[in-house]
Amino acid sequence: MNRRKFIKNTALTGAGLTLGNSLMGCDEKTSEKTKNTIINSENGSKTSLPLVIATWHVKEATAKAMEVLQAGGNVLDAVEQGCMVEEANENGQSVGKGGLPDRDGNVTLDACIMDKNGNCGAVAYLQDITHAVSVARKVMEDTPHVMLAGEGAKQFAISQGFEPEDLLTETSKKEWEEWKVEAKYKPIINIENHDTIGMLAIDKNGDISGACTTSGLAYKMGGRVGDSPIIGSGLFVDNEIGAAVATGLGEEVVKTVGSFLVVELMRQGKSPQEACEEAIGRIVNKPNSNYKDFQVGYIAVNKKGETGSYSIHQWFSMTKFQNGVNEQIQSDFFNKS
Ligand code: SD4
Repeated sequence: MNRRKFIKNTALTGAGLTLGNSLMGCDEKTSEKTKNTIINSENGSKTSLPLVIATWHVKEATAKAMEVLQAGGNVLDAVEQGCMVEEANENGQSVGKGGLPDRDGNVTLDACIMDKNGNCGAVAYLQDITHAVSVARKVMEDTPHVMLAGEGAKQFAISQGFEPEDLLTETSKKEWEEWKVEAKYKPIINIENHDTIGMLAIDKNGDISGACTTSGLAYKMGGRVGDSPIIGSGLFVDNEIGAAVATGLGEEVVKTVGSFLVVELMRQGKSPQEACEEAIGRIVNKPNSNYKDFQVGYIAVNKKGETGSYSIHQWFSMTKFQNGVNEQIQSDFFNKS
């Protein structure tokens, strides 16, 4: 179906918007405003832009991103700065400073970022630099590459002015030392994942960007890289369609190229919620899937500003900031047994 027929886009003031090439392009009057309402002509549902969603309960991060958007900042700045809030938060033990280390005691970060033009940048196995998402953005903007890893990523960050620092806090060090007593590696559903952040935002013009940042799974093997820096797995943005971001056991997300899958399902006409559910279905319906032992969750947004989230197990949540309301929304989930 022609999407222009499918969506009617109007300003809050009642002034009509010119659709032009962009589905949600806005005229001069409305570009001065910070808000925009989209009406889905199929079911009459309304969505208001801008909007920000993020994995887990990260209201300060979504608030920061919304602040950027409401000040007229660009959507890429919004997701970067939103993620930076959690990277700097030492109490979040799955992202940035304070992240739980690998089994050797090294905190290693994975992050990526993607803009409305399909540009992307990523860092994997980055050590000693808190704002991995900002290094990922530098990779995107200032190098001919998409991903830098390990020592090369760190040296690149330092060359760009990032200050190296020890990311292992006393609290995380103590927990790692306690873990070492038994040294059993087992992903714990919803525990080591908490506060890992994937963020998607749409500005008032309907332009989308996304970012993802994590210290990965606690007590992973040295050198392990998860889904979060892998474009298409941890994050995917297609400004024509929508965007998705993943959290949970990265190995399972990579095996199904999860975020790209969610966006492609939306391209085929599924709502963000349906797309997230089908992507989880691809994991749990595999022959011999041991999904009972791990968590994966997706959040997604489409070009109309509709959102969805779904996980394998209970207690995954999404933070959503839209229309002045910044709220944590519990996700529906597969495993109801
Ligand atoms: C990983 N997907 O490294 C990350 C972990 C995560 O919420 O997202 N936790 O596998």
